[in-house]
Amino acid sequence: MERTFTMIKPDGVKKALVGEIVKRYQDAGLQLVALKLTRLSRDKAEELYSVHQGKPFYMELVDFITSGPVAPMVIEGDNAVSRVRDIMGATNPKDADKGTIRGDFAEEVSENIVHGADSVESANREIPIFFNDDELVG
Ligand code: IDP
Ligand code: MG
Repeated sequence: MERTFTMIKPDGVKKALVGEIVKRYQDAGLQLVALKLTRLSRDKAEELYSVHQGKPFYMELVDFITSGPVAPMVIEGDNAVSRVRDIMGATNPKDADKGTIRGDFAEEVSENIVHGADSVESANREIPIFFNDDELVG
């Protein structure tokens, strides 16, 4: 069993895609361990995206992710990290296959609907930014 972190970004919440995205993960046989609707402080956004500090899109990314409510969640299952990434689709929606979340609902790389941890190590770093241990109930 593996745990991963994924989060519906402000554009996904605004487009009323929370239910659809949770359903896609669950229909794939993945378990929902934690889910909430929240707003990211600038500090937490910078912590989440610390690996991107200094990149040309960093400021835009932090501005965007703090611009409205987000829906962070913890997902569990065999190979959860890579399976969630497959369901999300490619970072740039222009490269994302139809049938993936980004391929179906996103237009631009800067507003691509979902975040997903890229490794177990990243998931273990990202989960505590959003959830206390007693909130992981799955
Ligand atoms: P990921 O979300 O698929 O893991 P990362 O490379 O980790 O992709 O980038 C984090 C986020 O930064 C992306 O989801 C995307 O929203 C944004 N991003 C990545 N590359 C660019 C870019 O070239 N221009 C604008 N935004 C970008
Ligand atoms: Mg990433």
